[in-house]
Amino acid sequence: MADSSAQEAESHYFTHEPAPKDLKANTTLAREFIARHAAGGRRVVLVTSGGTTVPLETQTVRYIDNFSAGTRGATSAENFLANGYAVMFLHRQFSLLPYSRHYSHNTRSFLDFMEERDGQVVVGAQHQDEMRGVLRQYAAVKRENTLLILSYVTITEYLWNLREVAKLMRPLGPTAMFYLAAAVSDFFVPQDRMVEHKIQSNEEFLGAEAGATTKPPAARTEGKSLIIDLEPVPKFLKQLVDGWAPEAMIVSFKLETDPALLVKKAQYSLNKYAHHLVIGNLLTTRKWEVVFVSEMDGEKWIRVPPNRRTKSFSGVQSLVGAADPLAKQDGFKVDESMAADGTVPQGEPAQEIESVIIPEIEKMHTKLIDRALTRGGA
Ligand code: 9Z3
Repeated sequence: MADSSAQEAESHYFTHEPAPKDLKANTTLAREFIARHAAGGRRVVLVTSGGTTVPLETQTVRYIDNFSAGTRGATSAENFLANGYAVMFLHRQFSLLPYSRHYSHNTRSFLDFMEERDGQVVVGAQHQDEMRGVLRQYAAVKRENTLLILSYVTITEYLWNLREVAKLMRPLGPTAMFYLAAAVSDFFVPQDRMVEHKIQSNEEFLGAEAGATTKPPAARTEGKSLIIDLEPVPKFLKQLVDGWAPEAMIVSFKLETDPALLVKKAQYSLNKYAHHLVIGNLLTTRKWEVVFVSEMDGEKWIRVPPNRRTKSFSGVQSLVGAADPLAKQDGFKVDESMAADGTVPQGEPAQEIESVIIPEIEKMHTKLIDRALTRGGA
């Protein structure tokens, strides 16, 4: 059971922060998707992806954002789909999407992949193989209806969607999974402290927003300065684990910039929320290495070779596990981040790390489902 202070914080939050307009439409789609895949015996994962905004005004001109392009979430969604999962992809509007990510948000326009041949617009010869591969995966996912795309913009929209979809996933029991890659703001402006109109910077117009809220506005100008006084977002992970989805496998991400803190913070989160897996990553090395922290396997680093090292890794696809002898042989640190000594790889990795992360998680999920079945049958 969830403890009562967390429940109070939840109920206060959801009573005071209005639900997004498209919540009903989203839950209708999610309900139908979940029911179909539950009947078909597929595992269902909710992947969250992208940053969450914190609006400073009701008619929002200014907002605070959390870093995330959506690469982790979109790439992971593709890998879950390739491994047989049905995926609900709850993402920040306009962040990267599975499959189309290969051709969007690029320095190259999608038009650079096209050419004209005998008056017909076609994909350029040098892109045919790669695009055929992506297109086939995309077409299979559409045919089998295994991907549902939902979106949010603000932290409040994110939390409302997460809560409602989580409740719908409850009947799936241990076959459900939450993979929380979205970058979630820890702070926000409560509705009853938000001004309606754009905050004015010109002193001549100061005070125009006065009276818009019953409480002192959280964001306001004082003299020439903008003062922003944010409040903490309730710890929704606690509610997810204890209340909304107590039987599901829950994977959270921990983003840090200081290598010395990463494992400690991931361990702290695991102890505090008692869920299944925390994946730690550093901003600078997140495409090359992550650390799994779980009760099942302790601390385990997962790495993919940077491109510049590809030759010395001939035949080595990826490195999983702290005790991997190849990791030692190749000079990788085995139990701490490669950023600990200031090493930050350049360019792109030789292989997407999500193609190693997801099969590892799938194995853990299988163990958890087996355990639940044994308990249920005993
Ligand atoms: C992550 O750590 C993601 O892996 C990234 C992905 C945001 C780094 P990109 O989208 O980046 O590929 O550019 N997400 C952070 C999740 C988060 O905010 N976690 C909360 C926390 O750390 C708890 S759930 O406190």
